[in-house]
Amino acid sequence: MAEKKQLRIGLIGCGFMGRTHSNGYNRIRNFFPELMYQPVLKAVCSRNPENVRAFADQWGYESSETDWKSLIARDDIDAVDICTPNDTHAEIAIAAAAKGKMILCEKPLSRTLEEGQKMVAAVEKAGVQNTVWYNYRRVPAVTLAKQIIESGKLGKIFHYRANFLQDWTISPELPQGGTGLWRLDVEAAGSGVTGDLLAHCIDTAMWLNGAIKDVSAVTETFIKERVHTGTGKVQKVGIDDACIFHCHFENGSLGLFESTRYARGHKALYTFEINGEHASIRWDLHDLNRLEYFDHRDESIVRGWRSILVTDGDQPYMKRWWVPGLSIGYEHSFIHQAADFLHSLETGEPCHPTFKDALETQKVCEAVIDSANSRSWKNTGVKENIA
Ligand code: SOE
Repeated sequence: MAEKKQLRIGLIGCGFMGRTHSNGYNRIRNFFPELMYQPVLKAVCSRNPENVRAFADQWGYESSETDWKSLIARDDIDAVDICTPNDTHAEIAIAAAAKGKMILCEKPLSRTLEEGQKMVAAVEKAGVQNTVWYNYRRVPAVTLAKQIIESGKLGKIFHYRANFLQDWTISPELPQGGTGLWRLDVEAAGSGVTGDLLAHCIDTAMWLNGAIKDVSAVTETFIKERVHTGTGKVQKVGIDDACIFHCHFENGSLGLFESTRYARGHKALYTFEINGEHASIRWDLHDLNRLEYFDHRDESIVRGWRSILVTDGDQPYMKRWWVPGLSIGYEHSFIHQAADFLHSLETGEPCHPTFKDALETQKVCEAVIDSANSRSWKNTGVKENIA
């Protein structure tokens, strides 16, 4: 058996995403044992010394740091995983690339297109492997949707529709800024639901259906002022609480996207539906193992929506897991991305979405916000289909 190689990981950020990524690395040895590169959790970094030590113990990191600059300076780290708020992505990624580290960055790539462009330039100049954690692509049912579209079964595509609905920011008592709530602070996040939730929908959409050419958007900030955790003062809220946009795809289809954190009753309702000339597919994160498929070419006596439970070994990623009929969950999308990243080191191929792919999503996000602010259609500038 070929000798195993180590990918020594340095993770920055101990929040929710730090946990999903750490869990991803920890499962590789058990479920992807054949990979030549196996992750070693070398160090984790966060500002609070007690929290970071507790996190290191819980998830199996060999050591901890409280300053990300010390982490990226270490010779025993091969790859830096950025799980910190969006306002730190660019600075950390650019510095890590300059030190020759591979980079795995949590989505969205950056707060702005300009920051994202600098990040792409930095990884390209350094020639380091990079990826952005748009994890939903690697839910097996979503990967299967990609295979079905590529097989041509849908025929010409007319419509792409996606929603990402949540309800956790309805209370005006919720402050902006600080742990967990930095998503409400425009300085830290860059935007609201557009960068946080629609970015997922846009990444999946352009992966499945090609480039988004232009957009027309409306946004709303329902709660205009909140106490800022940092200053203790009531401050203007700068994020979009809700965003709806429609668009043209390069392939001639129309897109309709909605996201909000004010849809009472919906916790993480990410859904998409694609309607083609012959067939349609739809998917729902709350029932993530299923893909629904309708084919007009079926005999009329059996024609109807099929509910495909994506758990068979010949369906994407599923041979890794249990036996047909037994489901997997949200966390597996991160395990799959970690595995694909490690595999990419073996093949020398990029692990998509790369920073460059994620920049295309950033272009759409920026055009969406510009369109809403100017109440006009905006070209996205997306030229290429993303891989
Ligand atoms: C926000 O609530 C959030 O955690 C996003 O930041 C994630 O990217 C999304 O997958 C789930 O919702």
